[in-house]
Amino acid sequence: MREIVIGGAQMGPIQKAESRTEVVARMLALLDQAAGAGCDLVVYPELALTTFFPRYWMDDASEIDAWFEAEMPNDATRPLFDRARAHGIAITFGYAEKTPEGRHFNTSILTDRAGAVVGKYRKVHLPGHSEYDPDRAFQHLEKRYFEPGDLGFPVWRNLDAWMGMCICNDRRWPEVYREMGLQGVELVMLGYNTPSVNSQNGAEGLKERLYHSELSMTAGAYQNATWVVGVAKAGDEDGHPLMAGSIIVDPNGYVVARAQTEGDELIVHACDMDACTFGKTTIFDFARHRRIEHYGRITSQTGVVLPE
Ligand code: CDT
Repeated sequence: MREIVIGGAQMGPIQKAESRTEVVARMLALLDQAAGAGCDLVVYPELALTTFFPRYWMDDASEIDAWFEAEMPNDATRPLFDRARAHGIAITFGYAEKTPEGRHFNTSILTDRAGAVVGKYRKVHLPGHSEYDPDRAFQHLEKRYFEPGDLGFPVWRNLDAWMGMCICNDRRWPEVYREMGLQGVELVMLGYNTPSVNSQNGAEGLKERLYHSELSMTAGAYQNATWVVGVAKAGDEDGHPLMAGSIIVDPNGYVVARAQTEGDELIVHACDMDACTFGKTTIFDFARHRRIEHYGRITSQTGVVLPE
């Protein structure tokens, strides 16, 4: 048995005026709670340090850059790394990354129990649009503020398990889980900021959004025989509601822990990484059953092409 006690640290809303320091204080409180619950690893949401700023139209480069972190850790987040190290807890969280070359990514990092960064992931599937869209109920400008990630979907050995990350919209794409599944992933960690209503279809509300989120993560877990931990930033951010629904999913696709609120809330489950073995060696033994000679379109074609 390779048990990792995992905490999903759902975060309630972060208002536009809230500082990194105030947010990190909330993350520290969740981390202390996780330590009390015996957690080995804590998963925080996407863009955990600020409000979900891609909902705001901005044109000024310095206004945009104010939402980004030029280094990690930095003064605001160092207390988080220090406390995680003191507890011996590995952490992962999302933030807006500005590289020394001035590139912008929607990023998450993973540490080991000593607080050292062991992995970095940059969001590949950026939803939304890059120009102001008057037809939407609200904006979703990730394509404006971020470049698509350039690191692929690596997995890392951490806490005696194979771990990978993706971010929010990535969770809806089966290719993401399979890329990591083909590297033997046993734990996929992800954070999200998902508006409670579809900005282009008011009829798609909270119930449907929660369903699609869970459907995507449970399918990804089952079809790759991996644990999946999905953690929300939720609640009302300056009048913009985000859905909650943080879950821990086992390698059979069952939800084993689920958040009950839209606020700061820790969900915990003792996850046995060896529980992945059965699926990986039977129905989803890729080496025996995959037929790559029929999968060419997956990597050679982006959109739909109807037969002639
Ligand atoms: N943050 C993020 O990726 N949110 C998207 C919203 C999609 S609607 C533009 C998501 O897939 O949850």
